Amino acid sequence: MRVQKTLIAKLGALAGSLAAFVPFTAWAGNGQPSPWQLGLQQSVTPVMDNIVWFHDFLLYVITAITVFVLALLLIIILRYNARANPTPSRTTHNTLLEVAWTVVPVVILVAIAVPSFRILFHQQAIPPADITVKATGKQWFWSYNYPDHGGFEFDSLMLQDKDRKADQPRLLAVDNELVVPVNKVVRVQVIGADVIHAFAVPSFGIKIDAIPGRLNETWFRVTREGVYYGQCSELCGKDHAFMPIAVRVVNERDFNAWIEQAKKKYARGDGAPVAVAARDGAAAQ
Ligand SMILES: [Cu+2]
Repeated sequence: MRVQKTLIAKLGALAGSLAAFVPFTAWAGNGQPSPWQLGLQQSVTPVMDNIVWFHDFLLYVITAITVFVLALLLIIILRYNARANPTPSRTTHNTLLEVAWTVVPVVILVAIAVPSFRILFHQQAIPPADITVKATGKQWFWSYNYPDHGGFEFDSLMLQDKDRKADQPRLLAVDNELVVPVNKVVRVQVIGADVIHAFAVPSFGIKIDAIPGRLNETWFRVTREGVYYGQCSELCGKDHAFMPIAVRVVNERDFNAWIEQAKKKYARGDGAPVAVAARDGAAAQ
């Protein structure tokens, strides 16, 4: 009886949490992870569109293979057990079968490899860039530099709970977002200042290591305005989990306005003491 009651209570709690997350499904995966999320975050770049397609394609392939193998197992269990089949066949070779179970997997692997390589080249071949930004991973925050616009640079630190507005996600929102224009090819140069970090934004389909002494490059072209979040994706030390990436994608007019304002705000030599204070504050927490 008691077991039943706990079970009912548990089911009730589950139903409650299901109901609770329903309103959130409206922005499920929209630039950030969401409760009870299934699958990948919503795609906003052509590269991520391809990755999502490839992910779904692979899901069909592995489902078909798994169902096929399960069916074979069931046939063997039911039809060839000792009771149903008391005198087993002594066959040891079947050329046709052996050729088939070699060739068919090769065909499947080739069918997977072709789109896989196509996507890899799409990711690796950076198209002519409209704008370049440089992201430097540091223990434990990111610095962004805009070499095309005079090379101003600023630090981007995670917001503490007390500084966060209600609509800003916990552990993802930052004080200074990386701002880029919509529908433009953005080349991202990524480097590490101290240890290896990794620059990753799931909605863009990018993840690339930030290695000290080596400049890595990736790119994205976001097709929808919005704020998209990512995280450092290489274990880099004690605050690895607290150096999120926030990218605000705006239209060209807003971007130009932001650039003008940012040039003044982040003029060289300015802002550094603020960043250090904020970082020490984060470390003290
Ligand atoms: Cu890191």
